[in-house]
Amino acid sequence: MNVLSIAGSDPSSGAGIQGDIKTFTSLGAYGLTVITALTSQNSSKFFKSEPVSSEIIKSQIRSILSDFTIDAIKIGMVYDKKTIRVIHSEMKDLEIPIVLDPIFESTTGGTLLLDDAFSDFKKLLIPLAYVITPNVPEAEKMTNMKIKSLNDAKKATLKINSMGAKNVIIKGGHMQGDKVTDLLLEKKKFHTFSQKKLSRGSHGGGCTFSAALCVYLAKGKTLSESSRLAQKISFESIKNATKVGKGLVIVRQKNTDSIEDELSMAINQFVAIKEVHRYIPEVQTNFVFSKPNPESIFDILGLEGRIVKTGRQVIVTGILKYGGSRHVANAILEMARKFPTIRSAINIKYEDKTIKKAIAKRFRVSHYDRALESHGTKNMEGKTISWGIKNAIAKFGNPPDIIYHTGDIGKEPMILIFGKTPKNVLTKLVKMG
Ligand code: PXL
Repeated sequence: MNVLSIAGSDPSSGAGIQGDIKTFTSLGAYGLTVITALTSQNSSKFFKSEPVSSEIIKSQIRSILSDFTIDAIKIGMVYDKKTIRVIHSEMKDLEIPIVLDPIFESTTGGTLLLDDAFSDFKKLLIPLAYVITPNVPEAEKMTNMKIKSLNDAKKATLKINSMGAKNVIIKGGHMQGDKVTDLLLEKKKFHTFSQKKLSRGSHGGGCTFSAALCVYLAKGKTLSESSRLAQKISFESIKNATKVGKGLVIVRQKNTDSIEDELSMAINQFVAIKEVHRYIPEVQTNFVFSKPNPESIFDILGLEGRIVKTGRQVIVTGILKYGGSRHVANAILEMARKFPTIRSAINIKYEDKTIKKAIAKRFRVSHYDRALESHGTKNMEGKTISWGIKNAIAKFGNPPDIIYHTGDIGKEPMILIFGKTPKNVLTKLVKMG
């Protein structure tokens, strides 16, 4: 999954472009960047800033959009009128969700949006936002209101919504109290998300929030789920902040779900295999990766949709979800009972020659015969696979690499490739040719 940050450079790497890349990477997304301005600052002091010319901003945007599929965009520091105008003209017809993080001033007091650019910011950028993420001072500046309570914040979200942003989140970090309550206005409804307030001042928390929000939206999560998760990620990054320089501590993002990272990377690599459509069966393909020692399919990550073939084209539909796969996940569940190191599998189209090649390459190959299954378990969702895998591994002292069946009435034959990791599964698939 690819996400794009359009923002300023922060050489202290806590916020801006550098901070966003760290957040994107920690959440398993590939981060692309368009730099709008350069700043010079460290953890104690803001020195200077300078805009990048609108020609090169336009060219950066076009170079990225003409090549990569972008799943969501974050806009941060935009500095001046020219920058705002070029971003507006390049983005106004896109159908990619835009997270607009209004950046007016740095934590150390530097100006990140010039005063004379503010009206263009409101007129041109706010209407592009799928969601806008001000903190309280930023929301106050946009609405000319004082925000002292949740009720004030609700009024402000409605006002910002009427300025053109589809959805609004006011981050509650600057409000009184021992909790941070973020307020989301989505389709005229309010949601709140609360978290313990951390007392320490840090650099980069706001950027972490909007960048994480951008990734979760790109992953296909709902806005309220994305808001809740983004709050959690920015809270953890602040809690985990470290004193890198002499001044403020700088947020530190932890790598999150490596299971998701590894599986999504392997899925990307799988669909990039030349002529990959020949592997996709009529029932389509799923690829799964389990937590260690799974107890149910809800411990196993898989595609809620499938890897789908339309002619020669192969696309990935749906999002990765624990419990997203039933069939391939049930195969892993049964396999892991006997061979717990085996945590990943893919199903591919059955062909005699694939099995012959696997045997020639000295893979451990086993199979089961669906026709031999008793009527007790037949037709019970997921049970046939468990039954088949159990039979297929009964005589094996080491885990098979491949288990196949040759079908039954109305049932397509299938090959399952197993491995310790998604990468391991892919290596076996590629060796089988
Ligand atoms: O945190 C907001 C922010 C965004 N972008 C850049 C920054 C800062 C804060 O310092 O420098 C480039």
